[in-house]
Amino acid sequence: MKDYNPEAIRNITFIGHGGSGKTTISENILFKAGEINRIGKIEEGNTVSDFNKNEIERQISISVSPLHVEWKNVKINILDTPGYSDFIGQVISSLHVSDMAVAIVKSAEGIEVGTEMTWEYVKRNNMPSAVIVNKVDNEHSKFEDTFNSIKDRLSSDAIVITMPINEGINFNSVVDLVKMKQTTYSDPNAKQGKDSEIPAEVADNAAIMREQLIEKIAESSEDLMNKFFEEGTLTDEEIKKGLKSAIVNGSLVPVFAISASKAVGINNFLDFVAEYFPSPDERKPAKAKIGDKDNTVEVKCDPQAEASLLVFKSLSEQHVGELSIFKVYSGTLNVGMDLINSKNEKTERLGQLFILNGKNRKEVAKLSAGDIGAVVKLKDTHTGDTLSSRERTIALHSFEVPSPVIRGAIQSKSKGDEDKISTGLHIVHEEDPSLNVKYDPELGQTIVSGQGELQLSLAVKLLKDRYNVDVELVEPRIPYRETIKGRCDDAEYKHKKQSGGRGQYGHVHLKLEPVPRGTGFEFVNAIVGGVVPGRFIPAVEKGLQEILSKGILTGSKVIDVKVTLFDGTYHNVDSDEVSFKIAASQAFKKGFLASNPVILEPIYDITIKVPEEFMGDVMGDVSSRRGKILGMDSEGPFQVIKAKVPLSELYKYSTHLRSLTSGRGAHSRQFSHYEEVPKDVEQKVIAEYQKSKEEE
Ligand SMILES: Nc1nc2c(ncn2[C@@H]2O[C@H](COP(=O)(O)OP(=O)(O)OP(=O)(O)O)[C@@H](O)[C@H]2O)c(=O)[nH]1
Ligand SMILES: [Mg+2]
Repeated sequence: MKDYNPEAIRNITFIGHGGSGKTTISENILFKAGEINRIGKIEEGNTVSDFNKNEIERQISISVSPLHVEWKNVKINILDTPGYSDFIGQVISSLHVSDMAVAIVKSAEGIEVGTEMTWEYVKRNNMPSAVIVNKVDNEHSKFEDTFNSIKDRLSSDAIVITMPINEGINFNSVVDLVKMKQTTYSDPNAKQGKDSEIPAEVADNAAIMREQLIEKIAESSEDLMNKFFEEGTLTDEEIKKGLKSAIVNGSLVPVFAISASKAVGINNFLDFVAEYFPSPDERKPAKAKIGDKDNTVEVKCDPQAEASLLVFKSLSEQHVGELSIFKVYSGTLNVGMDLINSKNEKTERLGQLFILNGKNRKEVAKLSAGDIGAVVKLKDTHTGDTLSSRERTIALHSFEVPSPVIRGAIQSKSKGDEDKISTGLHIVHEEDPSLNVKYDPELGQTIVSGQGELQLSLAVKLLKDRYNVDVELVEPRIPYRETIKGRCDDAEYKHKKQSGGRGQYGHVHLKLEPVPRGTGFEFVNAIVGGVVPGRFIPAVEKGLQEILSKGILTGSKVIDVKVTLFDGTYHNVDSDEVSFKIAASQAFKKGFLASNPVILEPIYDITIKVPEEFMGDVMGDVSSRRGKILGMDSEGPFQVIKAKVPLSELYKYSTHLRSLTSGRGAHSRQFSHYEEVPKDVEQKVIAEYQKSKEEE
């Protein structure tokens, strides 16, 4: 491939509900542009994008695929993202490096939840965007209705660019309202459609739609608006320029009618992309930080400037190897170039540069600002990191990683696999940073968390497939806490042992009192007259701290108690630190049990977003999870419910919410506070702990 300057590059991300046709459209684009000779099919498991074993087995995309074609001297980079909501993290990172979001919706079904959810990111970031109405060959295709719901639910700035002539099973031609031509695609395996005059029966409708397009273009700028009022129309040149700038500034969202499986409308779309979609240098400059300073600088998409790139994806595939995929933000990358990772200041050498079409990689000598490429996985560089030149080391603003909505604990079926588990899960995290892995020392479990059950189970599957480690995903333990509600004025324990040689002797009196939530542990030394010598006081405190960290009823930490050491005795020869530690912890145990002990559980703040019609069901379900509803708010067609729910009731909640709301509900969560568990739950928790102790 040749060198492409920024103005000859287009970066687009395909987003949309699962199964809307993103991968099939991508495959057709690769074929039309001559990158492949045969159109692969999802059903046959041979598309360029979905090459991974799990993708072929499940017939869905799981990992974002970077693709590229050349069309009319423009290099179009396409990021084909997964529609399944577990993988939304990859959609967010792909959109971050793209200049245009293209949502694919199904013509019969209209806007589905996956499209709605990813579109939120497009709106929030004011990204230029377009919509493809796909599957217009479906017998129930409703292009007009779908277009109206795009205007309603995605963007009121949507405007038709290509309209179907004969939608339904015979769909084979569109009217292109920019070219004012009909294009007919009679053979899916032909590289091109055939342009002709617009047929008389649709001419009136086409004229009306064209008029709407021109008006919309005029609305986007005051100059054009004045011109339009004076002359009643715009010249071709004005339409061209106006259309382009309206798309860049987000005031016009072009809509295309396509059938991917019949390859109808693809060429019109590509022509439009090359001509009107923004190039990376037409977008606002990216933002970055210099050094450890807080001030933000702008990074212009300029091939002459110092080089910088952002890694937005890592790929690790058997037979393909490990790759870091990046976008060049400034400068020009050359083979052999050394760049600095701004996070750890390590130098990384770009040994070879690649451009990708799925798993197929092509070596290139150069990549200029605005382009997307890959290198063999860099040792000290991770997804989200910036590499830049020594002369101007910057950290580009990276994408947000969605916070987890589901957690599971990894349980190994055999001992000694810890290293493999940790390496394997680390790779999964690199590939998709929205999957987190953490060993929780308090729970003694490795916790994986992420966006959905499928994402977690695929991580487990990778451990089996690649490392032959059998693990199970189980419900994580709950980090309970213990505390007291009452007080004990005198908890006494004497530790005394006489067995040959030197004995052991330690004796303390403690007072236990509850303190307000969040205070933690307070220790007061109220010994007078040296009845417990000063040198043993730290041992007493240490003994208390140890028992507090182990807990008494459930093996959970004890919090919010004040312990006063007010009396005791010692022995000149036999007393030592160990004896006082034991005495303190035993005295505490006695005092704790006598002070009305209770178990506390973590309560989470959750925010649930659902369409109005599911409100009743969702609220009922929250109540059945011991949740307390705090309030409700409406947000467009959605209701937002805020509630406090115990963590123990939230296991797999995201899956449950999805099934309760036909996939249209989502939630986020955040730790709030600790609260006393109800008595029936307390008994259950204590019994479970006793049982697990006996098993050990
Ligand atoms: N009839 C018809 N079927 C289509 C069309 N485009 C795609 N399909 C079929 O729809 C199914 C889903 O297509 P994909 O290309 O995998 O959709 P996707 O959006 O990439 O799906 P995910 O990546 O899993 O979100 C496949 O069975 C395709 O053959 C179309 O235009 N018409
Ligand atoms: Mg796909």
